[in-house]
Amino acid sequence: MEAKVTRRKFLQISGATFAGAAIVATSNRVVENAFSLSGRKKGIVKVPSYCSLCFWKCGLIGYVKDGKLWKLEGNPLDPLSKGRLCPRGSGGVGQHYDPDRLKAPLVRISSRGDEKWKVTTWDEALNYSAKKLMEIKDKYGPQSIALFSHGPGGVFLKHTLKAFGVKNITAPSFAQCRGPREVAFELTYGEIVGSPERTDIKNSKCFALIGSHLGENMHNTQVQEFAEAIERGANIIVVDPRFSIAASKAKYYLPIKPGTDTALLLAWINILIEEELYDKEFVNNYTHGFEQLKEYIKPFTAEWAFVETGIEPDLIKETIRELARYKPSSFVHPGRRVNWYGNDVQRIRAIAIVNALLGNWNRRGGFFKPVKMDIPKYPYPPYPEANYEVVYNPNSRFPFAGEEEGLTQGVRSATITGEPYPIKAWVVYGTNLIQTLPNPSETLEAIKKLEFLLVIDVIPNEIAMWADVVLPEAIYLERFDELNISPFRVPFVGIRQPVVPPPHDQKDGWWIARELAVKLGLEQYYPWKHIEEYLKYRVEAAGLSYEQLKKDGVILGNEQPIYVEDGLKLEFPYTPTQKIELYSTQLAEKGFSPFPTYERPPEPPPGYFRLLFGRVPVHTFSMTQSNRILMDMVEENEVWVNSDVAVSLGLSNGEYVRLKNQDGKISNKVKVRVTQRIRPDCVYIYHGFGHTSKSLKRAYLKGASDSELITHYDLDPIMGGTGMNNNFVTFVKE
Ligand SMILES: Nc1nc2c(c(=O)[nH]1)N[C@H]1C(S)=C(S)[C@@H](COP(=O)(O)OP(=O)(O)OC[C@H]3O[C@@H](n4cnc5c(=O)[nH]c(N)nc54)[C@H](O)[C@@H]3O)O[C@H]1N2
Ligand SMILES: Nc1nc2c(c(=O)[nH]1)N[C@H]1C(S)=C(S)[C@@H](COP(=O)(O)OP(=O)(O)OC[C@H]3O[C@@H](n4cnc5c(=O)[nH]c(N)nc54)[C@H](O)[C@@H]3O)O[C@H]1N2
Ligand code: SF4
Ligand SMILES: [Mo]
Repeated sequence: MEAKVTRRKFLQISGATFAGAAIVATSNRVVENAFSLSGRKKGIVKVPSYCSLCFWKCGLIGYVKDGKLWKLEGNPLDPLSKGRLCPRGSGGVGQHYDPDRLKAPLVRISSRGDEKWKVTTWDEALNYSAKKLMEIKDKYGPQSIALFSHGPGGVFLKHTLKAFGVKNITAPSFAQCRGPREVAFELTYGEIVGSPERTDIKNSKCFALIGSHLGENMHNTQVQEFAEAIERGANIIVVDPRFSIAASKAKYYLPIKPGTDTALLLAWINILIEEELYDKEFVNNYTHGFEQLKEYIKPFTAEWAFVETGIEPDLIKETIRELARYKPSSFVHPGRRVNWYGNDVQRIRAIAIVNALLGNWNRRGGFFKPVKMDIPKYPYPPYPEANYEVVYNPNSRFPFAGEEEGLTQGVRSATITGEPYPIKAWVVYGTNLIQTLPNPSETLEAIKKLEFLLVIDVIPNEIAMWADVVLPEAIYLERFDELNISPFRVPFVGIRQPVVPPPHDQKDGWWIARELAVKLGLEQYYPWKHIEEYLKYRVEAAGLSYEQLKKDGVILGNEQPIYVEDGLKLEFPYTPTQKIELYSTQLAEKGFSPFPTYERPPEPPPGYFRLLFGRVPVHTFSMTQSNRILMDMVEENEVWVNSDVAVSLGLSNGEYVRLKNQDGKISNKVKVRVTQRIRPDCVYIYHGFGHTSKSLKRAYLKGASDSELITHYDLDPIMGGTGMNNNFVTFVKE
């Protein structure tokens, strides 16, 4: 095993020092590319806002020096950043100075994918877009238009399109990310886990991470709490086929065979019950179906699970006893990107059940009860009725598909087949569908069927390559946006406001959405003319001062109990039995197993390895590879290969290879990283690399794209998520 990473190096969430270092390292480049921003005074100006380099939404302070963006630090008043940003957050400066940014509206002048556009005015681009959308609506109805939107910036565009009669609105956060988790917890507890996660890492004495590679997955507060937990000696159990950074901090590391976690979890449930280690009082008072579970779980012994998982029975027993020893201040983390194998709701249901047996719901050190600031909505007129079935889930094929975020790939299939009805236009905001959805060739097939593709982005990413019209949004540091009212430990509200103006002809998302609405004849849906009227209305309707919010960046509400220990009442009003459903009455009713089921994952063909993927600390998905500051830190991904495998295949460290998957798909070239830190039956790469958009001059063809190799995906029958971990690759020497 490689040497332990020091806490300092591991954490790298240190605000000032780190931001300084990052910027010094690239100072020449930054100065070279600096745009002269007019209208700012000499000297240093500090502007609070919130980060958008991932969806954690940390409060930040932007420093402007002599009119130019200088550095970013965490806002100490903000409960999410607690005064510190993660490396991506600090490196956000590079988004502003990125020379490859989209600079003006573009209209396509040759065939899709050619990357040839004409620069145009906003008026012309929006008139053209409105005309196309109206034509398509007239010809095929509002149901033929779909909106893909990810992130808080999309709120206003959603509003415009809902007013236009559009109901097919989806985000990858459900079917490619955390859908199975939210569905499994809602079925079990009647409440979702939510974002930021309600796991009380801060106060936990013992917790298990299944996959969730905290420290590489850099969600700020979670990583800060994780570092605190390590420092105070919490007992950490990490279950991962790869010796992750989190694993290097753990008391127990379980190098599980990929795809067999449910077997481990069933064995854990078995032991909790057989050895009577569960919280009896809690189970008696608050759960439904314990006696049936007790019967159901009998065959799933540690010895049975050993055969599936490769984890020694003693280690299986010892780790669950450890979790039970510290109950209720212990938990199994429900994960976040959990669309793994296509039976993911069942796996997360098993996680939910282990937690229920530990009696940790709303308990200190288990799951806290998140609280939220009560900010009234803006009183918009009601949307027109949209009397049609959503396109992505015909006949409710997936009974528990998300209603808010829908099924992205369902819209894609409907676009390809024309069933249950044709989709003719896509509006895409803040999601690079080519890298985000599995099997990009299907995405391209769907795009080819469209009459109109409108993309709103900040860089010329792959999805923009295929657009008819590209609208350049001002980046998060240059615009106003929706308020941040995330549920967390304390109620709070955060504001996003411009730290610096956009350097070219980019516009705020709210402005784009509003102008489009005006051109679509929907001005009555925008009683406000400038977003500040909207923001002020909402903040003041909550009895808060808008001026104070602008000045401080965040306003905290009154503390409320978030634990039973502090007087919170335990209630489960949202499940049919009003108890925690160990036995899921809702799954049973829809013909699914009411208890978690284990399915053995498919084996790789001979000579192939399972393709696993995850996060690199300094990048976010496919959105930061154009950021020079972050690219100076990690410029390409590597493929992790087990040392013994490398010897037997004659692969050496640093050598470039291509990966070929089970369907013959060959990747861009990627560097081999020979390591003992991964099982021999799988390989691992960071997601987000291997860009094919030539306009991304720095990122073009750097590293390999996992998405391209994910030509196979398994749909979760319960909620329709795309399990993406059943792909296998072999090596093609360069
Ligand atoms: N730096 C950075 N941080 C991020 C993001 C980012 O883009 N960049 N994105 C954020 C978002 S939206 C999300 S959803 C999260 C995702 O972060 P996580 O939820 O932590 O992601 P996963 O894909 O579940 O975890 C990847 C880990 O699971 C392991 N793994 C793969 N297969 C298996 C298996 O079968 N069993 C087990 N036990 N482990 C397995 C991999 O080896 C890897 O260590 O990260 C968030 N944080
Ligand atoms: N193969 C594979 N697929 C995955 C994952 C994986 O690990 N591997 N992870 C999954 C997960 S967990 C998630 S959450 C999703 C994430 O999926 P996405 O949210 O689609 O992530 P990105 O690929 O980064 O695409 C984001 C796009 O938004 C643009 N953007 C950034 N900031 C702004 C802005 O301020 N305004 C506008 N208009 N656009 C902006 C970026 O330039 C980029 O083109 O991907 C999922 N898909
Ligand atoms: S976790 Fe990092 S990238 Fe995400 S919002 Fe916070 S500082 Fe920004
Ligand atoms: Mo995600």
